Amino acid sequence: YGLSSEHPAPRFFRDCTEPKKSYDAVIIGGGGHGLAAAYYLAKDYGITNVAVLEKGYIGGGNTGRNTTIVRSNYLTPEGVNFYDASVKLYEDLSEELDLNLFYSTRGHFTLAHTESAMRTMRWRAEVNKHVGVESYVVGPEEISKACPQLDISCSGQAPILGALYHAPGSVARHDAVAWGYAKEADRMGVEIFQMTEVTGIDTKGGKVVGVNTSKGYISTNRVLSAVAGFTPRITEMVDLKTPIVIHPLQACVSEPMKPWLDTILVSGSLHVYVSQSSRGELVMGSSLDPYEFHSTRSSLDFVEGLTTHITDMFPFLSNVKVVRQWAGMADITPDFAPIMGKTPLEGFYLDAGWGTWGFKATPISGKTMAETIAKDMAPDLIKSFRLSRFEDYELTGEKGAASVGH
Ligand code: FAD
Ligand code: PYC
Repeated sequence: YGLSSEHPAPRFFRDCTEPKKSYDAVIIGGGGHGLAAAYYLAKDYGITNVAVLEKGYIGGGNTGRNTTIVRSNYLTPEGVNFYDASVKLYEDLSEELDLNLFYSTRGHFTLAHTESAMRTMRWRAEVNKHVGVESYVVGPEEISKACPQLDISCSGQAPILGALYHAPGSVARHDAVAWGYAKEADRMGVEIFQMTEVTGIDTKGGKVVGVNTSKGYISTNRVLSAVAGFTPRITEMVDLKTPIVIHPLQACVSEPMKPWLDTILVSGSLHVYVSQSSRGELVMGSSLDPYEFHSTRSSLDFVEGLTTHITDMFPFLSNVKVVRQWAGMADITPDFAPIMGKTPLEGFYLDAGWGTWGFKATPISGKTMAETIAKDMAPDLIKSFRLSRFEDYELTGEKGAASVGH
């Protein structure tokens, strides 16, 4: 299959080209979140007259650009509960979607190089344990045992004092997550349109009535925006103010090596993190770029800084080559928690503010946004992520746990 025009490769989902005139719901964005919401709308609520509109190709946004870390070792009880529900869905997802997502549980170490970082690790460990999530503080000996290749002194630059160890920390194949949700949503009747851009949202009397697209007008009274780094472009269509700002987040991979790194390591102080993929590449990234920028351009500055710090941790990697680097557009909120749920515009639902932390949330965000759309009411699990928290001064402060230092 796939070798000739008589035997084209089997498709994951139908090749939908012309949208119908009307749908029960329209989802903007064919990333993991939009596709997962479509899947759970169909599976949990039988709502299948749904169109997913993707301006490029599915998974081509941050879903296909992230470094695939899945974990629930957050700082607030609301965050830990939410991400823990996602980890649980991920654990059975390959079977549920009938597709190998290469979900691989490795254990996740957040390294602490200072006493103040150790304090945050203890804090997170206590909150995690309280909510029933397996995280605890470990010393340098336990870190060395799990990763003997790591130079605990970090070449004398920033000796490691300890770490937060999180047993469920995992990696997965990111594009397969998008394909799996697309495949199963399509099978239940959802229509997925690639190369189809939403250019406007039509409203009447404070309600959504349709969307303008590069393939014509579609009537609908329910629209979900799940566009991550493009969120400001969509919210400005309906005059909705959010505190989201867009910063680049960059990553890279090394040439493949035989497996040697079993765990996932994150260093907030050195601003780097690393895991080894099932293909043998080291998957590496650093903190957000410090400027607002709506672009997926990657930079030499990033890869120079990153490789300097990675070789502080692993001096033996100095001759290993970086083979690809890229950037995504991270939609950052002031409290480093997402924005999910209803908005003041009736029928317009928002799934955004996923910044550097949204891949791990793909299953639970899809499930809870599907519930919000189906019932026109957000479930309790996402109430602390509502947009109105910024007016009520009830932030959900996750900065200390969002990913690497910011
Ligand atoms: P996306 O995958 O970006 O999908 C949005 C889609 O909307 C895009 O495909 C886009 O083309 C489409 N779109 C935009 N505008 C329109 C329009 N007008 N009409 C139609 N379609 C439109 N998170 C983790 O949990 N763990 C990690 O290890 C991790 N690492 C990361 C590393 C990097 C380098 C980056 C950039 C991010 C990382 N993240 C991580 C964050 C994570 O990638 C995102 O939060 C998550 O993928 C967001 O998924 P999404 O489906 O909401 O958005
Ligand atoms: O959320 O764990 C995370 C993460 C790591 C790198 C980017 N995000």
